[in-house]
Amino acid sequence: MSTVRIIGTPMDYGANRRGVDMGPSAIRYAGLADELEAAGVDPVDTGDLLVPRAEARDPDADPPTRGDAKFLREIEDVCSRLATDVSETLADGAFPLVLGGDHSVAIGSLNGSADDADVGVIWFDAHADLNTPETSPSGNVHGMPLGAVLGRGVFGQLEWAHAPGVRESSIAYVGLRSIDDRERELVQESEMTAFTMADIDERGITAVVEDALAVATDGTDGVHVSLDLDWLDPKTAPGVGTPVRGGVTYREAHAALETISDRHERDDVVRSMDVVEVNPILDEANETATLAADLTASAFGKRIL
Ligand code: 6HN
Ligand code: MN
Ligand code: MN
Ligand code: MN
Repeated sequence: MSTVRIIGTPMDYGANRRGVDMGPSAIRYAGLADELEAAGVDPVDTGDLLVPRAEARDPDADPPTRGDAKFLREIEDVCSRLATDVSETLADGAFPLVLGGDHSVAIGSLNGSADDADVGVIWFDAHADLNTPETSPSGNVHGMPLGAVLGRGVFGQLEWAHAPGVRESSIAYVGLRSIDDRERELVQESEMTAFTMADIDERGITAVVEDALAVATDGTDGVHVSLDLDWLDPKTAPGVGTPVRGGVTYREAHAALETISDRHERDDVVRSMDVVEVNPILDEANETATLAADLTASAFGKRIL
């Protein structure tokens, strides 16, 4: 039985809405470990990474905005430690499952996962998350994790952010529907593969995820799956900071993660995963965290029969 190491990362520095730091607890309370056990894996919870509270920041210290990225120093501190935990988990032969936190935690997960490997990425998200401090309209780093790992803009000089083991051509978006104007050009000019909601409408979720798997496995040592809960329609996943209408349904989301786990069972292709952007403050009775736990179990092989 494979060991899944749960690494909580209660960080909300990258988001514009507070509360996403409670995501790891909410997903645990929703029964993640039991669900994973039922799916046939051995979950080991390592607890949460220490994330200093924003309120405890010394008001006389340098302002938290560096360039045009808010809390970049704090995010560097957390993501550097997360990267170490993720790469150590892989070295121990276990599977790192990172619970966010806002999507900036993926900078840490990907730097850890690609520390010593070429890693493909499947990005389930309404958003492209390809901004840099130079292009971001908000300054929120949760809109920049892919820009960071690809070393775009100022991130090219930041070793903790840039992950050379992640190549543009090995990244596939699934479910895009909210892209900033500048970001649209960046996606179109890039070598990434972008499957939008329109592709899912046209071709169906299973065919799209199979193509995304083909992109992310081609010439890589394994795949990182990044699941932003705002990928789903807000009617199904209300507890997120940046909801966008027109997302995937409950069934489509399950089918997507089941497609990933079917492939994983055949070829052992998935090496790391993060589940991010669950915001219990904005949620209805922990519905979104419960969904997050459920979808994660589907990714690890949970089935109806
Ligand atoms: N997320 N593109 C917008 C920005 O501020 O850069 C939204 C980013 C949302 C990020 O949901 O992980
Ligand atoms: Mn995101
Ligand atoms: Mn998003
Ligand atoms: Mn790096």
